[in-house]
Amino acid sequence: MIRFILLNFLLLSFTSICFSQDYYGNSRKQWLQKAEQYKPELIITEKKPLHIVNVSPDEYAFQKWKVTNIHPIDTLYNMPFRLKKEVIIDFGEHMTGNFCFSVRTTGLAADGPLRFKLTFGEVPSEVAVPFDPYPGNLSRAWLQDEIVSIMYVPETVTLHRRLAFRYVKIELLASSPYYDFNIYDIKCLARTSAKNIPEELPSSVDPMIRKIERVSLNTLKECMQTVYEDGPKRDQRLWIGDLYLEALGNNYSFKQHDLTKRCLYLLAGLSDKNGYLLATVIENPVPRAQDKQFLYEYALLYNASLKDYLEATKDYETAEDLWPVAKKQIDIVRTNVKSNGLMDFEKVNKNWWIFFDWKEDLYKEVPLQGVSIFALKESYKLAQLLGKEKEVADLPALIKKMTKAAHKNYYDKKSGLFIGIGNKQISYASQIWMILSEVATKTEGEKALSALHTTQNVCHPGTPYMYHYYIQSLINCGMNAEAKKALIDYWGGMIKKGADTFWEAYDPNNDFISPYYFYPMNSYCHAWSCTPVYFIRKYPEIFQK
Ligand code: RAM
Repeated sequence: MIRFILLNFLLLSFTSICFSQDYYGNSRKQWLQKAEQYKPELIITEKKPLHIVNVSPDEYAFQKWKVTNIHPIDTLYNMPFRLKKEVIIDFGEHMTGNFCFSVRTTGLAADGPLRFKLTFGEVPSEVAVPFDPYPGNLSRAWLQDEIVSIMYVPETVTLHRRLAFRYVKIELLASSPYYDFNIYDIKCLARTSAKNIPEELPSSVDPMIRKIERVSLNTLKECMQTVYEDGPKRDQRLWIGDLYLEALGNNYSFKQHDLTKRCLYLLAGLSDKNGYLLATVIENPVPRAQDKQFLYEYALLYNASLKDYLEATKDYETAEDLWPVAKKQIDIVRTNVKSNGLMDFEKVNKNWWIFFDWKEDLYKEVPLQGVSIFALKESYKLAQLLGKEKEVADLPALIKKMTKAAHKNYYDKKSGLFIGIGNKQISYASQIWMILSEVATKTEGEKALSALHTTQNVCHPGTPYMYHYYIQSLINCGMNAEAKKALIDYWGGMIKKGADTFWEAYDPNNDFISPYYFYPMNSYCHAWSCTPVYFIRKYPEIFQK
């Protein structure tokens, strides 16, 4: 009996050692060192505000707030502020950095402290609508309002918190009746790691395309910090899906490939012990991944990013170093595909976050199949580039089987659309991912994308993230004129509404959509909407003609 218990005990300890073993063992440490080594320098530029503005209600303005310049900024610097109490200033462009300002008395000695409330906005509504009572579902502290007490005047204050903004509302909360003061020398120490200057587009290019390209470059530049952030206001962190698109944009503009390399290493070094990637990494106070954040397609898109990185740089050393990570991610598909070649949607849905878009009602069965095939193809291309096809020799047959199964089960010949089994919803996402995975032939793809315009109750994209893949699928189907028009309508639509950086969520028909139940919480400078620069420069024959 004692022997039996002992045996069982040994067996149990053995299994728990096995389970707690780290899939990547010692490599992790080196990967994190490499990530540190490639951390970019931040370039700091001093930016000054331009105007005092009025933000007033307007039916026709974006989110119903209109901005009017009322005075040059110097007026503020000479104005006694005690009775003025509130002012909104405009820097004229989006910035990411630290905000500084000074106060001085206008004559009489300061006999008491001052207290201000500062509210920062990427868009006008953030400095106009009250944040409380807060209805959102993310931390209220993301919203950029700060209280500052100044105990002695004169004083220069630099806010510790890094902010992302164009507009600042300054409100006086407390002051002494015995002296007056000015606020002056307002500035932002703006930061970015984007240092290269991409060449200009030829002047013959359509003015709207040029504007769109400039705003996408701006968006990317602001998100390029010590990682590719998703948004410098929120969440200020690296997400694989955002990295994938930012790296595409970077390859065609700033070409700062070391930042991509750093991010790929960081994600590898902070992956889960089981070898799967966690979707997001937070740099401070020490780099760490968000626990249990397993996002299905993001883990797979890492492989596509690594392949793109290798193609752009020919840096075989890094790609080989990280190949074990890519190879392991393929298991995510292998372990979730059914014997009939279809992904086990229920199972994946239970164990992973399947994202695709911020769109609550989106049914994800078909896009899941599509992105899985797409990722297998990208992974196999990576293996080929590295001469490692033998290590993934099962992929060509698996891809074929999954493609066939998808076509057989999801293609509705009558309507020309791809539709799931568990739900008959017709979505952009389904058509897009059947095209990007090449389940649909070019002709079928063209038919499906065209049919979306004449079909009732279609589930539309909710974000520029999904819209990126829409543009790509139009291009892949040879629908060049449609791709150009869609890009101009969608991203140009944001510009017409005042965007100087592109937004996280955009619905041309609803200015107030928010995945977080409070539109001021949205990020209005968001990585995944920077990709027009990639399209415009990669396909000059479509976008520059
Ligand atoms: C948003 C992030 C990021 C995205 C994830 C899925 O909250 O801002 O852009 O990748 O969701």
